[in-house]
Amino acid sequence: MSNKKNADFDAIVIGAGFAGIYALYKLRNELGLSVRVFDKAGGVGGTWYWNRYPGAMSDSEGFIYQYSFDRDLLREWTWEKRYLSQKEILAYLERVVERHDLSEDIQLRTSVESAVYDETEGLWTVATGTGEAFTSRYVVTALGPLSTSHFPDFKGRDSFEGRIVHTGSWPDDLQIEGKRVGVIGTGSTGTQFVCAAAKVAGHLTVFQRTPQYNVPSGNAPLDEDYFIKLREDYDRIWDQAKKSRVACGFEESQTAAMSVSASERQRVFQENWERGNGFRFMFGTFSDLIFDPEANKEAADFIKSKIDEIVEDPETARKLQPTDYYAKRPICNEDYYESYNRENVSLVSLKETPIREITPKGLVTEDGVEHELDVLVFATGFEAVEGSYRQLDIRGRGGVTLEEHWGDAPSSYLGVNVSGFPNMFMVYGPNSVFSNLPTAIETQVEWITDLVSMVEERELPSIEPTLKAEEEWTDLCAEIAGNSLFPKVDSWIFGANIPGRKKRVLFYFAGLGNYRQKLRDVAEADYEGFLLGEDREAVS
Ligand code: FAD
Ligand code: NA7
Repeated sequence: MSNKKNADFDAIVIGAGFAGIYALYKLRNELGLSVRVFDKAGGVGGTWYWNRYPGAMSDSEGFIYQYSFDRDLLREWTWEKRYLSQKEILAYLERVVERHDLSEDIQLRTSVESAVYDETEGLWTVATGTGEAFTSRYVVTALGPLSTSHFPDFKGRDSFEGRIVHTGSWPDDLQIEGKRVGVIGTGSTGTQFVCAAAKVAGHLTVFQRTPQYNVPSGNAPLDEDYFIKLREDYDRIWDQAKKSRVACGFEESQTAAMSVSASERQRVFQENWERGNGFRFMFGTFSDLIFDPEANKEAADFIKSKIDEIVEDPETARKLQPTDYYAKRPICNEDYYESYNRENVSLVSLKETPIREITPKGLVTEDGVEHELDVLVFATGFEAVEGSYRQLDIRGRGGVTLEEHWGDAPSSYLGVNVSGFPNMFMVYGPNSVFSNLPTAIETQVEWITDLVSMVEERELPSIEPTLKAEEEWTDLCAEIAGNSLFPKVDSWIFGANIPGRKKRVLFYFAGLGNYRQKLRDVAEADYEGFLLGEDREAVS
């Protein structure tokens, strides 16, 4: 039986971003549980609390980069442009917290160090860096898929006399106006930073290792009429997004690229280039860019031709040309390639001249050139999905740590549960659906709420998946990924950005619609794959 009386809280939630905020709302406001949320940050917002670098914004469109549940807020909330700035998203999440009186149950500036399960009591003990410890029956880890920075330790890094910073913890007092700025990394974050910094820095030096495919975002101001139409359309928008693959708010193409003529392909690419948005270009042009190498090459060649067209200096254009498949998380920006036509922007290809060391004055590349800098920005990404879990001491049945259970590659059942870790629920854990995140997060938090509600109603001691279900889900995710071109390219979506780490599958690539159907199927089959109070040894 569940141990209601002896616990400090019914549920402890770790993290106060999109996921933790909604988990608190659902578990407290809807199920009536007592809940405490911990976050090490000084405010709510998660990603949008930490990532304050110039140019930080969503590259999912604003209308879909929100919760769908708060219909009243959808009717009131407005924003300036097609994409949301970091400030707007942070203000939005703060507003959600305020509207639903959530802050009283959120304890900020409190890192969680460990979560240990006591099998006899059926309780979790969560210990914090402030020296406190609390018990709960349920633990929801809303740690964030991109919340542990990857900060490569180049030789001499600590000797730099200017400001050195990772984009994921940008300090409020750091201004770059008029300064000599260097940025390492040209992923989604690095390219956003380049677009913003190019306009204000005295000089911007971009240190690029692997060039990526950028398409325009089509960012533009929105008017009142836009919001009037949008509000009338929200029911359709959410319905469509939740049935779609990437939940980005557009109709995904059902047409194979090579099934149409060459001129039609160009027309479709050009039309979508003009409309803007990275996910739209990858999934809205043709149905098979990520499956068919030939189709992928057509899209890649189109973008490459645009680079040559836009970038005036042929040598810079050459260095910007990607050589891999177009198969990383897609990137879009307002004027990335145009930024290189400015006199104050220069590009260093680290493939040609790698970083030798960081010096007190700047950064020296293998050709012996010292790039003198006032500010050095690491836009070097994150230890995605599993990073924040591996920093926590999580112990399930028999004192087994999550680290031990996972070994060198993480696993889960449905991205949420792990065998041997009863009543622990991950929001956006390993092998969650690859899509626009707020919509995926809502799906999982609602699923977790259903599971907890079912455990409460049936008065079960706990819930956890079988090892078999976890293995089968993990294998299925690997199989789906293997049918696409995604794993053929190294990037954070396979953990391949962390040196020495073997490539692993971190996402379910079959789309949100299919994922939601799978959850419905599991529930209808009386929570197939879960142990509902049965003897674990007998079933596994
Ligand atoms: P987070 O927002 O990361 O929140 C996790 C919280 O957990 C953090 O506040 C962290 O401090 C806290 N935490 C972690 N470990 C501990 C611990 N041990 N103790 C206490 N607290 C802890 N996604 C999209 O779909 N579209 C986009 O356009 C998009 N743009 C992005 C741009 C950037 C720059 C970044 C970094 C990410 C972007 N993402 C985007 C992904 C983004 O992370 C998610 O959309 C979403 O914000 C994740 O919310 P979350 O609550 O799951 O995690
Ligand atoms: P990414 O996409 O992982 O990009 C990191 C960038 O940093 C990428 O260009 C890397 O080059 C580069 N990098 C990483 N390590 C090094 C070293 N050691 N030397 C040189 N260059 C390096 O992270 P982002 O933050 O841009 O984006 C992650 C997600 O966050 C994104 O999809 C959004 O959802 C927000 P590489 O390609 O590895 O050669």
